[in-house]
Amino acid sequence: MTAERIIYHIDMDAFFASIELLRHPYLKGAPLIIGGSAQERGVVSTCSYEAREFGVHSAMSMGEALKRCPHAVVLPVDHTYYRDVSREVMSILRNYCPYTQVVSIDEAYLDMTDIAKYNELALPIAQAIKHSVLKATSLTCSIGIATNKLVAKIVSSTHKPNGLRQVMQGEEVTFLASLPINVIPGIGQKTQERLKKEGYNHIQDLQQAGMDSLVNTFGQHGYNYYQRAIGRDFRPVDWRSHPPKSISKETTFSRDVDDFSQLEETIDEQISKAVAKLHKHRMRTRGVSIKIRDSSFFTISRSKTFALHTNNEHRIRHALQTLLHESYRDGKAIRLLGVTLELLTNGYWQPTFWDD
Ligand code: DCP
Ligand code: MG
Repeated sequence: MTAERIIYHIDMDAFFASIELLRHPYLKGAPLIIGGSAQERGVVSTCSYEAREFGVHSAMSMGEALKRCPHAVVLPVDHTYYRDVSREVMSILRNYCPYTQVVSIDEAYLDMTDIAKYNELALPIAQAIKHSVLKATSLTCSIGIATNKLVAKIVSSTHKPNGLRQVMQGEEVTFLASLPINVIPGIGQKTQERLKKEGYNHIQDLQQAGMDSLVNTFGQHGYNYYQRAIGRDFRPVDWRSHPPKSISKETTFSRDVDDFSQLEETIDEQISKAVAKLHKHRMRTRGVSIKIRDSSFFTISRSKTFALHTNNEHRIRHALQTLLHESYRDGKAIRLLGVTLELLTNGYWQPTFWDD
């Protein structure tokens, strides 16, 4: 039996929207949506809790969002600004706990087992973290504490906004029982629908069915559903930083593009950014690919593999531009264009005389 762990899941509340409210305080209380404009096929990045009352949510098309909440205020996404705030939040978390795994722009897991040491300390330390984040950024977050990542995440997401709760070892099954199945992370819309069709609406329905019955109905997935339903999760908090496996840059055009020179300009910019990232990580690539999606959503990918790894911008640019030339048919209206550098290696330090 493994020792009991103390895991925190910290997630900022309505992150992009809350940041915008700091510089537009007069919008407080109004339904606020952050995302791309409806005229330019934008989607909702996030929205304030007031807008959520109208059924608006992340990833919804802006057109649909404004149908549901016509009086909402819409602001564009300012990634650079949000990223700066995110860095500030994550550095506060790292001050409390070096075993911090950042999993998205606004959420992180902390393995506090060796730091909180006793369960009695877990809540006061979490209060202190919330206080430090609020003091530094004027933003609230929600913290879930449990013996593993899965339960900690479900706790934080069900105690939003500005929530804090600890679920002790042994309490997991009872805590999860009454919750709807859609709070389980990693169960997509389609799976949820299928589970509901089979009569599984709440987590307790999965718990009561038992593993054998779920495996009979859903095969290998049934095993995963059951493990999640009883709140079992052995994944460690992976706090070390990992080099990227691939580097991608994509652009969805606000209006379809059939002008080849505009495609060339776009890919040029993408290549510069991708190569800058490759250099920043001190890596080399052995494969490059492009992705082109046309106005009818038909998508093609073309790739080229180099004989040797390279970080030479000229070589990478030439390969990707050639792929674009070979793949584009005159007059085609393009919706999305993207480049990827893959088959990466850390061998930045290797001699570069292979590159011209
Ligand atoms: N985000 C996005 N597109 C999505 C989902 C999220 O651009 N489909 C961005 C905007 C969010 C941020 O990531 O502000 C964090 O995502 P969360 O899922 O944590 O959502 P919020 O922080 O906005 O709200 P919550 O209070 O539910 O965490
Ligand atoms: Mg959040």
